[in-house]
Amino acid sequence: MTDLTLWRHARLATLSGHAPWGLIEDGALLAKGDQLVWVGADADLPADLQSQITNTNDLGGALVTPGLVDCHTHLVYGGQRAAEFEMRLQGASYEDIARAGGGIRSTVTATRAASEDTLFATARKRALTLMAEGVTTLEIKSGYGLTQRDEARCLAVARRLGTELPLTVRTTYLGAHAVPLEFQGRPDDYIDAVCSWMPGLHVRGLIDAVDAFCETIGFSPAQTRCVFDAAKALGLPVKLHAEQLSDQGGAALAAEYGALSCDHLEYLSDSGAQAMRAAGTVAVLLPGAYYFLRETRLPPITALRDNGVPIALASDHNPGSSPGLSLLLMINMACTLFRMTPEEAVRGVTVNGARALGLTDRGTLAAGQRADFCVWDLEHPNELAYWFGHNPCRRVVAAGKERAS
Ligand code: DI6
Ligand code: FE
Repeated sequence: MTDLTLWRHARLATLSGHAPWGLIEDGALLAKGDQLVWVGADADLPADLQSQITNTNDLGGALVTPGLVDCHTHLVYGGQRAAEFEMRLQGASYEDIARAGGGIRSTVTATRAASEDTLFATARKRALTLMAEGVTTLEIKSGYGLTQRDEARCLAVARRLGTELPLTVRTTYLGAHAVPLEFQGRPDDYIDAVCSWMPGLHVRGLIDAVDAFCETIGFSPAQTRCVFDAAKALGLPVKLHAEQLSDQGGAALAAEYGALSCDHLEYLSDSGAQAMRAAGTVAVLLPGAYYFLRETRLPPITALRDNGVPIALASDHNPGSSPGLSLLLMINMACTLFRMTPEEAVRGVTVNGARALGLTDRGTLAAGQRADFCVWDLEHPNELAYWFGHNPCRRVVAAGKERAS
């Protein structure tokens, strides 16, 4: 018989229902295997369920939230780019460095040179850092291999993280991240190659979604469309790095393909936001990249709110534009820099983060959801947005199992 585990005397921020934070005082969670089977006020726990409980944990009034979802990362890569950061501090722009062959391309060189074991070991350390703050679901993009073999290696490393760690990993194929040196001046040929590798990667079970970098220093809307057509032919959902440095109309294009999410969006137009709303596309905001590139153009939070576009937040961890490994810091920055409310920000790393990955089985605390949750050394969920630079996460349960701490 599957164990029935009770977690009781908790302040539950369920993020479910219409009450602020979906707050339940003196709440309890009942988990059977990897699922929540009952969530409510401790006093309301039905007697028939009570009699079947095999384990009980008293949380002493601690705050419990759903497990955190980091829905946009580039976690698998070789090397680092601290020297480039110094160049930017001296006045070079991210675009200048990219055009001069640095940027993404320099990480591509280091990634190709690294062994699969090294890529795994470095990515594993990064994943463990995110997990220590309560991340239970992690999206990882390829995009630093840019050959069929190297994209496959990076996606395989990401998959392996998901099997070896108590964590759900979702993989995204981002072959259309930059034009590699061997295709210099032939971006259309490179896009053909990216599309031709896709079926083989898909057959190996390496792709959950397909992404592209639609930007003046990335790929044009027409090239993005080719990638999306290839994804659609395989039945794969799409996402897009859109409107990060300029308005390319990427969000509207992605919405046409029913994209799961459009990410970055500092230059999103009102019509882009409307198209996203109509398609049910999630806006993934990335305050780490905004901060680290010292951008000044804010994503249009008001337009997203007014249009009812769900907003997610992610770390965008990557060695060029967002080398941080703290999703909690992203919550804080979304409030301080983007003026999101604490509740919006926390929804952004739970229910809306899950939605940006097409996952409806997580992100809230409710019966039927996966038993992914975090116990915090905090009294109120608004503190998740308030403290920064330390980690109040005390216990994490992923798929019904408490992680060793
Ligand atoms: N946008 C980003 O912020 C990352 N990729 C992208 O398309 C940055 C990647 C890098 O600079 O290495
Ligand atoms: Fe990114």
